Amino acid sequence: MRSGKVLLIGRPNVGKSTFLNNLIGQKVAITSPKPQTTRFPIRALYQDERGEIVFVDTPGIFGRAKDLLSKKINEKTLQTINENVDLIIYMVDHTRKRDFEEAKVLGIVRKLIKPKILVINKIDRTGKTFLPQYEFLKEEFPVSFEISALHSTHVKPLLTKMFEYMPETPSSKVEEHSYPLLNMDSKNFISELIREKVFLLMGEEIPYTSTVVVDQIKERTKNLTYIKARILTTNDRYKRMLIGAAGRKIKEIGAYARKEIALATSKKIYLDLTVETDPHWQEIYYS
Ligand SMILES: Nc1nc2c(ncn2[C@@H]2O[C@H](COP(=O)(O)OP(=O)(O)OP(=O)(O)O)[C@@H](O)[C@H]2O)c(=O)[nH]1
Ligand SMILES: [Mg+2]
Repeated sequence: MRSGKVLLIGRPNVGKSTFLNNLIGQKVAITSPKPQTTRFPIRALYQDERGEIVFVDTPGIFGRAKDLLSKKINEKTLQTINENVDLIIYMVDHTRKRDFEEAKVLGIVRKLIKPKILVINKIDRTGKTFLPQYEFLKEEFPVSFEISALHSTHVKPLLTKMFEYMPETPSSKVEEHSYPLLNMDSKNFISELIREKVFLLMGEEIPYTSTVVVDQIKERTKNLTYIKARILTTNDRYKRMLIGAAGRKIKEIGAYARKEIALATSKKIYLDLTVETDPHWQEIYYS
């Protein structure tokens, strides 16, 4: 049996969380087309007949973290990457230019003295490509894969390769290993699902000035679960945008989230979702 830890690292939006979800076979990390969707390291356990791998998905590293939240997220990510892992997956997105931000991440990756695999993601996207800008990395990273995390292209051979880097562990030890499947309780997981809908349904500004808190999860009957949650945002203008004309936006966010929570839990969900202004949520929840 093999057992070890793999760290996923890359700039925002390259597809780290999509890759993790696809490997695990269910959504463990939320994803969106907006950068820094992931706000804290997510640990998820993969198991098959070969052994087990703990994957650590990290928030994308911002080139220039201007606001408090992205500064905190960057700090947390830098702490996480210094954890003891057996392998590093450095993921890049060939559809985006190699720029200052990529150089920053590459600089960080270079300093990590660990086995590394370069993963070029989104090969299903055949339009505009900056692939030639990334080719030189293949010299530095002798093991590289071109994959589509979204469509699972070349993910299996990559997984086989990753297992080669995992230390041999006596199977008795592997079984004793009682790592939780996911480092999130249900309140946090549900708040993440709601936060994902804010990322998907709101414009550019709101996702970064908002968070979601789940206050209560209560079984009303065998089949009906009541969930009370709040979207917190930094000012009243954003609050009005989140509520929308005649409450349409918050309804849309709520309905979308409710459907997914119901699907994930196989229960009917009553979601009591409100919006509040809290200028200090970033200091409180990401300190
Ligand atoms: N076409 C295509 N899109 C992808 C692929 N992988 C991810 N995406 C899309 O890229 C966007 C970002 O994906 P995420 O998985 O959230 O990226 P991330 O690296 O976790 O981003 P952060 O959490 O912000 O650091 C989403 O819209 C995904 O659907 C892929 O292989 N092909
Ligand atoms: Mg992510």
